[in-house]
Amino acid sequence: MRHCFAGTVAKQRRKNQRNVFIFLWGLYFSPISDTLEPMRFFVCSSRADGERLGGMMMARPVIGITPGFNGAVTANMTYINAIAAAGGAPLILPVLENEQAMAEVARVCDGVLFSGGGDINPLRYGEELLPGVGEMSAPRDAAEFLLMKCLQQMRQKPVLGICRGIQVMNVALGGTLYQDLRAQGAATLEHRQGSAYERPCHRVRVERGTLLHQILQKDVLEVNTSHHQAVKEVAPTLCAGAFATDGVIESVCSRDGRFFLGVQWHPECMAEQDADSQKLFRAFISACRYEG
Ligand SMILES: [Mn+2]
Repeated sequence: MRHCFAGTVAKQRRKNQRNVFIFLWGLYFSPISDTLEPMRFFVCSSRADGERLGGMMMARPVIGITPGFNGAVTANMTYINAIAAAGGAPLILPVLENEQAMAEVARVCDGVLFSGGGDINPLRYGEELLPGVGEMSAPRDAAEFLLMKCLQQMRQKPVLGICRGIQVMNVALGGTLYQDLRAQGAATLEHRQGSAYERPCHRVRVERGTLLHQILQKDVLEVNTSHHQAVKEVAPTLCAGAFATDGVIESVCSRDGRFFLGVQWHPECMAEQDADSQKLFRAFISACRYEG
């Protein structure tokens, strides 16, 4: 493992317990993300019972995950596993309409993942229900748009939006959606592959100069697909970062360069075996360590 240290060393002796604690705070060069990462190294020796302990703890940023809602909050394990595997500490968030409470929840998080799910009420982007719109959840809409408002008001924390998540990001910042790609004649590809979400089903072209391209260094990606809606008009402060072969917008990101990235596919379902999906989550976690 390549690492270099640049930090301080603190020693603490507790004679009465005959313990010695050594803490090292510093940075190390992560072979995972190719960046300097904060770390804590601790040694605890000469314990009264003679056992020697030692270990290294990398600081894990807390990543809030917005849940589904069916009266109880629900969370797909794929999100939890992908965040944990990439070095984050996943935390399932509440469905909540109290602004002060949600602001505190947002403060606790170093970054937030807006997860996949049902449709957003079209009134939120100035439209009424059209044929083909799917199931909606008023409590989930309320909680996620409130959380987005809290995140916008605070110092800006990294956000990753997945499927419904990219749609929440776009609508919250003033963009619109196709309520149903097929009914509105907006897609020629089938964007609901129906099963085996660990496998890709269509390609996306990644725009150069976007955050997604910076992370993956690829012009074309193969992605899975499980959506019937998509971004229509991109919010003024966002830009489209990737397109399916039929022109459907598959990614948006912030124009100001901060980590505010949405993808229409499900990288969390591919993350176990797909290097690009792993890179995406690692880049998100890395941003949360520094900016969150
Ligand atoms: Mn798609």
